[in-house]
Amino acid sequence: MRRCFDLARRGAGTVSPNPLVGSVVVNEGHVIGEGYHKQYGGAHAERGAIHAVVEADRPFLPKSRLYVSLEPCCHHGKTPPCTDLILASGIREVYISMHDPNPMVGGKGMQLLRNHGVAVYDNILAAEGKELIRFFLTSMTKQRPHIILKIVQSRDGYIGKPDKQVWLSNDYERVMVHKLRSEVDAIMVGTNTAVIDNPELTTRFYPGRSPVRVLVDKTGRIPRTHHIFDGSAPTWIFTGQAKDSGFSNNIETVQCTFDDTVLDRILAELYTRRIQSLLVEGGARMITSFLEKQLWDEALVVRTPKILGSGVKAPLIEGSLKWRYEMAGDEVLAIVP
Ligand code: AOF
Ligand code: ZN
Repeated sequence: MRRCFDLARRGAGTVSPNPLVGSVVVNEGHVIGEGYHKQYGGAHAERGAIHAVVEADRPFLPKSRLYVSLEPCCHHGKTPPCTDLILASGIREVYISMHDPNPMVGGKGMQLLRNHGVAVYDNILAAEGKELIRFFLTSMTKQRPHIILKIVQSRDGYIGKPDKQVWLSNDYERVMVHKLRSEVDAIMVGTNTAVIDNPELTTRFYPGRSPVRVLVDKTGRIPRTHHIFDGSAPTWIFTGQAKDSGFSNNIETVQCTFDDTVLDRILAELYTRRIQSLLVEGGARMITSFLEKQLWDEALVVRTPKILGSGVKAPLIEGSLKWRYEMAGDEVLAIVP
């Protein structure tokens, strides 16, 4: 099953809004086929794994086990049901980590296999299986993107100075964040951060595609010469002003009403546009709005050894949370959950 998880992760950044899924076919302790969901709209993991079994090994399928990190689908989506293929292959034993939260499947895939006499074992390493599909799971259950808040702070608890950019983190952390950018569907910063830092918000220090840049610019304060208008990644600008059609294809303004529920409105629009994961990279005010509304699922807090003495206080993440700590050179990464 761990091999399934590893295979599944190779699809990060290319399968959304589908989940990451990996699968292996095992005969008497030997892996005879492997597959993973590679591309949205493309073959599912089980299909890849079963098709990877070479001709000479096919007679062994009825005596083989299929491992898959997600319950096999039993519906017609962009691809035919995996349960049909499993039954046709002759495989009689299926090991599953996580059930599919998609209401079209939701246990029915396992039931169908059992009804046909296949032995189905589920909940194998379920916690890891759940973590693997967390973007998909949040989107399915909460009807909004999975939200990751990123906070980089000095040792004395500041994220920067009020009006100029301060660089706090090290190269290791930068690569890690760019890896995360390559895996999420969208990235967001508040207006002040966009104006002051002039960030690019693209994936550069890790291979992979850039996420959609989501900006909030109520009154059109972000200068047109800033990086976010360079067209190098799809960019959506939520604004209170009239729709602006004077941008290149990649840049779109989305008109919206700015009141107490503006954040919910933006998230609803992102959900409609099938954004399943959103990385919020700052600044303090933007992060605080997400925290206050309890609209977040994960936090990545980078504690750097630098001392600023004064500045913008880092938003406080409170509650009895389970933190996971990692060292990144001289920095401490605190990750929740
Ligand atoms: C599986 N194996 O590898 C994946 C599954 O439109 P489709 O045909 O690609 O179906 C998408 C749905 O299938 C998706 O919402 C989820 O419920 C399930 N994904 N199922 O058996 C896979 N990626
Ligand atoms: Zn399937």
